[in-house]
Amino acid sequence: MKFNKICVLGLGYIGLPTASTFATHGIKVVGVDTNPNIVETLKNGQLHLHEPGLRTLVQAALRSGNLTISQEPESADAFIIAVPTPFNDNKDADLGFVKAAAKMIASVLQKGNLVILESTSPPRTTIDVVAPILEQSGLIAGGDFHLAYSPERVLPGQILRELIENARVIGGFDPLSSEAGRDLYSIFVRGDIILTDATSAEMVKLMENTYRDVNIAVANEFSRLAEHFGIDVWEAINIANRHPRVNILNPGPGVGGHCISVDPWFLASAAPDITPLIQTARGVNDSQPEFVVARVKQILGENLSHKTISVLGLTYKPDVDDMRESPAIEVVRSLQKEKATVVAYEPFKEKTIPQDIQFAESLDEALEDSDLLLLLVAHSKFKSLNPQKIAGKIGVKKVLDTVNLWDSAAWQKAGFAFFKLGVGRTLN
Ligand code: SAJ
Repeated sequence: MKFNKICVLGLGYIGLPTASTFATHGIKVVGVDTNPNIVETLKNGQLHLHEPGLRTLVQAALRSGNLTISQEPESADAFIIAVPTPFNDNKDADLGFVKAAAKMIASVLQKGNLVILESTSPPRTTIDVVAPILEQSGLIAGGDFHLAYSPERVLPGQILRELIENARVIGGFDPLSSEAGRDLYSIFVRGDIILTDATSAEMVKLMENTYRDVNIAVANEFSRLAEHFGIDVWEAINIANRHPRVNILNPGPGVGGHCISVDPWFLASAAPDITPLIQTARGVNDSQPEFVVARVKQILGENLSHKTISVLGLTYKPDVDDMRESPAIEVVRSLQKEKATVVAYEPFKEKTIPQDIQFAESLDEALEDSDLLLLLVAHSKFKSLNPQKIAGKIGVKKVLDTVNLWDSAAWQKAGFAFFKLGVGRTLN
């Protein structure tokens, strides 16, 4: 199948890089977002999100004339749905954006078109939810138009490279749809393109993120056990990982972001009776911020009401600006509930810090009158902090590193009582 023009619905972390990459590979692309502010921002060549290299890519795509931005889709050869799939309070997937996008496409869909769903979705969404909406156009899925599920699998922070290099899974409504999908993505994908059916592709995506969640949960549980038995979990993991078939992930303050902390629920809520492990892993990771707070209390005492804590990092992981489902924010909120005064410093996305969190404009401001320096995110910028310099600026010299970023000896040499998540013995 040949593609001259495509429409990408949803211009977030996935849709925008995808639309821009097709455009810089010579395809006419209409990038569609229903949010007028996003449309305006992008039309002015500005970005509403941070991802390394994305600004340059989007600007090149716009300058080439191949990428246009609109609030509505137009007739095209192919449509890609890359809208968010949040979950409801009861942890069911909220397919509202997916359904709305499919309805918009149905109004301009033509015979011979290809529609791809990229949004992470519960198994059978393509067949049971998207196909019937598209068929309201009067056209038949598989017969009149091609339909496939192709999950995005890129890592925030490395999206532009992974978009091109990662293996791509395409699950067709029928085999011809899979082949049409392969024709589309082979425009820029250099990794393998693997064809399967739509529901298998949906499961593949959910299995990948669930596998990672379960593995992080076991690492987090190891950090609790290490503290219980008085050993250093980081050292133990390093040694265990010398085994040729063991690869334990990193413990930390919890699992955040819009993917790994959400996607396992798409399986668990769709089949609660047969997913005890997945649900337990979610529970372990969701309770890890509380584990950090308990550790803070061990260091500062049970009553935190007259304590000031300097928090470093609020995003869900290092070197990204995204705070969705961030465990660091959970830690801050729990400390606030305990009546501690929390002053946070976050080098990324300073304008969108939640209103109820006191935000320091600089690291120095965050350190003033502090009883504890609490490191929650391993941003590269924090790695190089000099403990000698910090020692002169902070009130009480106590540090809790929850992400194994800092060298305990250097901080101890600067006079700090140094504590690390997952380390059972006090290192000073
Ligand atoms: N985390 C740990 N310990 C680790 C690794 C991660 O606590 O050893 C935490 C991170 O700090 C973060 C969370 O887990 O809070 C998730 O981070 P991540 O880097 O594991 O993953 P995401 O959510 O940024 O991206 C994942 C990726 N999926 C897999 O690696 C299987 C990515 O490839 C997917 O495209 C993305 O989800 C998505 O969009 O689904």
